[in-house]
Amino acid sequence: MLLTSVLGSAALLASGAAAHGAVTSYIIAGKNYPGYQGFSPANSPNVIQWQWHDYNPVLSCSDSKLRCNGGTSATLNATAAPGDTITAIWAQWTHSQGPILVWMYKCPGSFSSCDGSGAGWFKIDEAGFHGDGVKVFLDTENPSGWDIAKLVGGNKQWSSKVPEGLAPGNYLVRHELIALHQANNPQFYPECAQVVITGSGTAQPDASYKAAIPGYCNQNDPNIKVPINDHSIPQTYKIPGPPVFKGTASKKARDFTA
Ligand SMILES: *[C@@H]1O[C@H](CO)[C@@H](O)[C@H](O)[C@H]1NC(C)=O
Ligand SMILES: [Cu+2]
Repeated sequence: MLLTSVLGSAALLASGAAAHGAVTSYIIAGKNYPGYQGFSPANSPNVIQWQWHDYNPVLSCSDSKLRCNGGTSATLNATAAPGDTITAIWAQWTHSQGPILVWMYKCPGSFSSCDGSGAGWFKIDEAGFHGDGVKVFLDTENPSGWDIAKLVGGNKQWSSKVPEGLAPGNYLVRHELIALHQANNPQFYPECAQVVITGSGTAQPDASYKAAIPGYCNQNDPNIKVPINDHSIPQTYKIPGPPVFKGTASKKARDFTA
């Protein structure tokens, strides 16, 4: 029985290994935190990450799974201070076109009652396409104008900074990869984790930085429904969502370690 289920999940992992991906662990303020490894953990291991069910993408901007890949809560939390680094690690990732978005959400109270609802999500980091007039959207890892291509191979890590001066509290952090390699069929890969922000900061994003998830995008937005193989359209890309919240810093803080 045990052997069967072990073999069964190994087979599922092997089939999932063909494509797709999810955040499977974190390094937050220098400390390692395991996450889910998929598929559909039968029990609920004590981790900081909201439980996600499989490596498959969310296919619609309006799917409720867009928020945290179907997860709803976790038993543990990480601790970080403003300016600390949050690194997400994907066990596997294969798609080389699309943006990376990192969001946070301040829970009104405890994590156990925090569902990420309402227009409370703000971006702390993002990466898109660096057009130089030569690179086209469909160029893959070498060369590629997409930072997401750096997650293919290598150590599959993306590091972001907690905004300087961010007010303390219980926050969700949400990593989102939007894979655009299939023309006009975006794939969303979001996962969430629980982080207690410490310190005595007072910076809070105002409404112009915040959005609801789902809600920040529409399926027909030109940066969501992208004819990625059409080289005749301008090869420039506007990352979806509100502007990145910088806290008290004068410029965006980001730190790429892949
Ligand atoms: C964070 O986790 C610690 C122990 O893991 C727990 O004592 C604490 O209450 C948690 N904090 C919140 C806000 O849930
Ligand atoms: Cu995939």
